[in-house]
Amino acid sequence: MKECEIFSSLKVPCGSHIIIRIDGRKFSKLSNDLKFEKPYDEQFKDIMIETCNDFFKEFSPSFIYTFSDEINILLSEIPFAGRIEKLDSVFASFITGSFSKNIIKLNKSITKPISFDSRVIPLSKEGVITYFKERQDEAWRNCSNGYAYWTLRREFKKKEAMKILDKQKSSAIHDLLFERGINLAELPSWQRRGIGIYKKEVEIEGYNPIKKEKVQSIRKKIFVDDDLPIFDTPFFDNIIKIN
Ligand SMILES: Nc1nc2c(ncn2[C@@H]2O[C@H](COP(=O)(O)OP(=O)(O)OP(=O)(O)O)[C@@H](O)[C@H]2O)c(=O)[nH]1
Ligand SMILES: [Mg+2]
Repeated sequence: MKECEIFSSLKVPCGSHIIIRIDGRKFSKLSNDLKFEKPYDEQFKDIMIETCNDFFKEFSPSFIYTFSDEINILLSEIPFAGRIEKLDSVFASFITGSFSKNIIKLNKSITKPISFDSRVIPLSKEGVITYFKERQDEAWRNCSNGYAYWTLRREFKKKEAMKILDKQKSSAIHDLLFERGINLAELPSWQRRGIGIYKKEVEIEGYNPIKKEKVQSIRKKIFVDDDLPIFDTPFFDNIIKIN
């Protein structure tokens, strides 16, 4: 029956950069069931970061970008000989296992198994930059729409709030929130721009026992950036260093 495993030889194209996007399945329901704060919950954010950290330690990607229930992973090396079935299944299950392990710490009762979906996206270098810019735009839309919706829900029923927001321009959403005491521009950066995880050079202080003196050295450490800039080419050239 081996010949029926027709997708097993499907591989990522040679020479392309690979992004994997992993997204929580039915997380609207999960967030409701677990009574996460709306639109943003600090504990949920911390679990997503911990999950990204677990992934980083295991697979050493170049960059992870996360917001809401999605995790975007830019690979540095492509494991499993680039086999799509392996990349999708192992990564989605690793993230699911890690998230489930981490969420247990919240002592909330989870009644159903959690799952994430996964897709593989091959891109050129320019494509990678455009991709992350688009995801960051989505994070921003998510942020302004989320605040607008949940702020209106204090005054209106679900349908009415949705009707008010239907086809509203971003300036109108800004004004609507400003009138209600929320300045979108002053919200925490992680909510507006998402969170990046990447390796950063840090100075480490050590001790030379022969010379009996303190020594400084440079190490690369996993860094969680919750104050990201707006993505642009220099960010990817200087910080992520895509070749
Ligand atoms: N309360 C709360 N909910 C959140 C938070 N972050 C993400 N979510 C929920 O996660 C959902 C993510 O959006 P989607 O991925 O489109 O929705 P989904 O229900 O996961 O649907 P599928 O991915 O299609 O299975 C949001 O709509 C929110 O309901 C948070 O910080 N607080
Ligand atoms: Mg989802």
